[in-house]
Amino acid sequence: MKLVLGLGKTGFSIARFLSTQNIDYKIADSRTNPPSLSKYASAFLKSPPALGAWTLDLLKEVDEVFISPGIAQNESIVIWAKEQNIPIVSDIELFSRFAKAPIIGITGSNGKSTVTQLLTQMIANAGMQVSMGGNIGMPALDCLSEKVEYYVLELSSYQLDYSHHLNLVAGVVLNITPDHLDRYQSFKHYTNSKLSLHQHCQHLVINLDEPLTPIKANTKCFGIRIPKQANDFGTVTCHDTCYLLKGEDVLMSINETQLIGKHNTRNILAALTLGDQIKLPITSMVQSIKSFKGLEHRLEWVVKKQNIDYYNDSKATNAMAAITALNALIDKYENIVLIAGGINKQEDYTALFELIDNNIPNVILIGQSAKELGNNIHTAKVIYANSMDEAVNTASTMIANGAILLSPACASFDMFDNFEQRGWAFKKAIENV
Ligand code: UMA
Ligand code: ADP
Repeated sequence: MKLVLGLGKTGFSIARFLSTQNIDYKIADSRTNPPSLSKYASAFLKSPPALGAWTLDLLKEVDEVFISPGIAQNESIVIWAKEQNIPIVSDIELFSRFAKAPIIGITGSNGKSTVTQLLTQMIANAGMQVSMGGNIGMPALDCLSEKVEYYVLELSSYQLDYSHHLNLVAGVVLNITPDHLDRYQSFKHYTNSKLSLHQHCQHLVINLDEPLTPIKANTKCFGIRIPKQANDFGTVTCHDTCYLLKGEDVLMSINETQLIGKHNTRNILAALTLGDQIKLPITSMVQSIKSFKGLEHRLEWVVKKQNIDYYNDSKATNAMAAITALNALIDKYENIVLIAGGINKQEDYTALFELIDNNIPNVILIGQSAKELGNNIHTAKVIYANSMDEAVNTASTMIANGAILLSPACASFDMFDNFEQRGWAFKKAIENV
């Protein structure tokens, strides 16, 4: 008998998969009204869920636990299962047991979704059937299909923590900066979780600009630099124009892409290097890069209104993501108003505060952490707003030209259901300016 923990997207996908395989399971959620409850009930799946506080008898006759990534390792049910030596396995590992096509895994603190999406488009444009899933929103098990020739999975550290054997043809840890420190004992534990991806990969892709990822044999590398090896990817800047390189070969100018910022150059290089690992044709990858518009809520240019460009970077839920977005815009604009705040994740915001104090004259703070963040900003003018409408309205009166950037550096759950809803609220507020 299997035990499925969590009745959100992941738990529902596991239950559906086990049902189709005629594997007996029970399912439990520590909340009384979990998100997928009604969907689960109406799907007539075999076993009614056990709801409310975890109990020891859930583990009776259980030989394997399939766990949702949002359930932390210090939850009592996880501790009890470990005490009884019952294996605890992610949906990704279960998926990997059944997937027949090669799987590519992408993790990192920031840039995962962008690279996952771009690589998926590269594979599709090369004429192959590709399916994309994992942390990006579509549970991996829902991607399983006989027709698929490649799977591209975005993997979170939470999913990696419960994955012991994954069979990945290629993978990358894009970067490692502090995130989710409310869930890990230390940054070292979080780093180890990210790096655990390496043990699952036949072919590794390494970011040379990330000192925390060790370089190993049989890897292909990328970085903002001229490549030392013919098979590595990099850049060269000539007369103020940056070009993408494979070895010594110039592939294209970065001006031909639709993404802004050095971080996106790294994201493009990561996708190229992964694509090269699975032997996609360079010409079709270059075409895919040129047509790639980027994802919604990731430094997304929304509109120009009264000489002000509005950017929605709602997906920036940690300090490093906001720093990255600010750095990309500081090069382009003299006047920037930053809208930030939400739930901070107990990380060190010092570098963000310094960047703001040295470069950004106006900051508008929202949400639960507004006062705590505001107390640490000394040079910039800080204004507190009670809603996204108020924040955007106020921001629009503070500059006559330049950019207004929503890049919260915090999670959204104090004011919104998720980062998407926060981004949409920002766009709606702009309409009324
Ligand atoms: N639950 C409990 N007890 C707990 C915690 C959660 O019972 O202590 C239950 C909840 O009541 C809920 C279920 O578990 O019913 C939710 O499970 P979940 O939090 O694992 O969420 P899912 O809906 O299964 O979504 C998960 C990922 N969520 C998390 O990792 C928190 C989604 O990533 C992912 O898209 C989805 O699987 C499909 O793979 C979201 C995310 O925020 C986008 N990820 C984090 C991030 O990107 O920073 C890691
Ligand atoms: P993830 O899926 O890892 O959260 P996304 O591609 O959704 O990554 O981007 C999330 C945010 O992280 C973006 O809004 C952007 O500000 C920032 N970001 C994107 N790529 C990078 C990168 N390579 N390095 C640092 N920050 C990045």
